[in-house]
Amino acid sequence: MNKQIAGSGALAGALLTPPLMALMILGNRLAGFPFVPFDLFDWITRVLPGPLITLAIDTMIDTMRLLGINVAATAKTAEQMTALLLFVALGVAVGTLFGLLASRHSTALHPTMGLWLGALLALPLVAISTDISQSTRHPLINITWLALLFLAWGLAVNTVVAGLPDSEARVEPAPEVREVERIHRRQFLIRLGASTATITVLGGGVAALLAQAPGTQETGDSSDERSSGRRLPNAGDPVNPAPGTRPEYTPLEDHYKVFLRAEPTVIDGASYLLPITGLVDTPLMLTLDDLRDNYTPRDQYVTLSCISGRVGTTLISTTQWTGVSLHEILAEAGVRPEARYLYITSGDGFYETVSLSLIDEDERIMLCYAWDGNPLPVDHGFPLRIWIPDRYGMKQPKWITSIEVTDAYEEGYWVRRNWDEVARVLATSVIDTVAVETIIEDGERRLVPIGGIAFAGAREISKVEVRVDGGSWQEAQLRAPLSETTWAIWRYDWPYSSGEHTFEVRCVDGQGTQQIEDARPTRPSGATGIHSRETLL
Ligand SMILES: Nc1nc2c(c(=O)[nH]1)N[C@H]1C(S)=C(S)[C@@H](COP(=O)(O)O)O[C@H]1N2
Ligand SMILES: [Mo]
Repeated sequence: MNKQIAGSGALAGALLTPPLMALMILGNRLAGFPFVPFDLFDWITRVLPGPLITLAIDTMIDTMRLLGINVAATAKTAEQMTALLLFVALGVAVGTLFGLLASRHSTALHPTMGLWLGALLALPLVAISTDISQSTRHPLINITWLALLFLAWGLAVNTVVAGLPDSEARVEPAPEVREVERIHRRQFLIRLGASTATITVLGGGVAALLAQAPGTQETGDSSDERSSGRRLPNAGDPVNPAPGTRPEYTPLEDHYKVFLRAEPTVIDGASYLLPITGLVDTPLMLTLDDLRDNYTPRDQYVTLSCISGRVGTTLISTTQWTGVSLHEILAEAGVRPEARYLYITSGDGFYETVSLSLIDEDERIMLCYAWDGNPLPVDHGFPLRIWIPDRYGMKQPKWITSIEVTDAYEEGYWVRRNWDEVARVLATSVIDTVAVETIIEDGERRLVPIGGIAFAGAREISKVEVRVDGGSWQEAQLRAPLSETTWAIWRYDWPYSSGEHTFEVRCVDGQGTQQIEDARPTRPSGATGIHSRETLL
């Protein structure tokens, strides 16, 4: 029947697209060829309108929270899975269309039909990939490789569609013949399924192994060498975090990650050159060694947070940043009087504008090349990112590729997509723990340590208060922060009483401003509201 042919197109797509992806990922890991599913996904997120993207991200994060999934650790994986599923869906859709067409023309399917199919699918996808891919190979080599894969895919789809016998154009065969055909069909499918599964598993497996193997390039990843026993500046502070409070200094591998693309951008450190051009007397071209050796290094403990985090988000982390003050670099370049902004571009297509008046006010603003005493990890912007105190991450490009001094204002990547132009960090406080299992006996009283963090960008925290079951606000103890630009750990030892309780927390920043208690969504300026926790004791 015709339906059978159409269905066999869908089946062919479903069976043959995973091995196509497996070969692509293998080519990507082995030879640096583009991985089209991620390129396609990145391209879609770039061309779709901002609000739609934000809605999609919100929906994804909401779903993950509903399912109790750690967003910071899993969001990128979820995105990558989506990219893969999307690609398979595309393969099935195209296969189905092909099957439908084939069923109209029920003549035998000539192999050239398959080549056409492959070519038609390859055309837009290879164009998108060539446009967006981070592959450093020559485009012609990439195009050839991908074209071969897609043509092979088309041929295979054609073979499957043609190879699944259809009974329509024939005279009704004898029952034994039909039985034989059914067996053929089944054997054909089993063999096909087995070979596509083999290619998928082998290709994917080898690629996964390669991904684990340590790289040889200077890319900044050397997590095993990272300092773990670092002595923190507030080590002697008498206020100890309540048991279960998050680490005050985030282990580097746990630092939250946010980036546009399905994969982080890889930039070669050895050949890296940072151009600082535009309205300057002396344009600069800086290597990574220049930045490290020719300027004064500055260390700063920094808490970075993402504007799309909800109240109580995991998209906030603390580590030590090292870099060079922009004051020093801009003084060397000689900024012309008419200049107003820096326009910064990144290796992944991200861009942002920083006003020179903000930089003038704050010499802490720096181009940063190290985290936790080591080169920036690839995921976190190797070789260079900017740090701007008191701003959400969205204003702070990673993987910086150029800086132009200009008098023209240009909205940044997320600002163009309707997020806050200033994106100043809003004060927030979070309950990490109600440590029932470590009750303190204090004479007659039994105390339950409650604790967490409070953060107000570069404005410090002057007070944290806790309220239980809607009672009066009680002041918590504050541990000295690692620096004036990190979160502060707070602790409140609560006189225990059994039952079900609601705990709430709020803070005041160093300028005396109360945290906003009204619940507001993340967009456009960052979430506000009181973090609370319910616990049965
Ligand atoms: N080039 C580039 N820089 C970027 C981004 C990006 O996608 N590309 N994301 C920004 C956002 S939204 C945040 S929250 C921080 C996250 O930095 P991290 O991944 O190192 O934690 O990087 C910022 N800088
Ligand atoms: Mo962000």
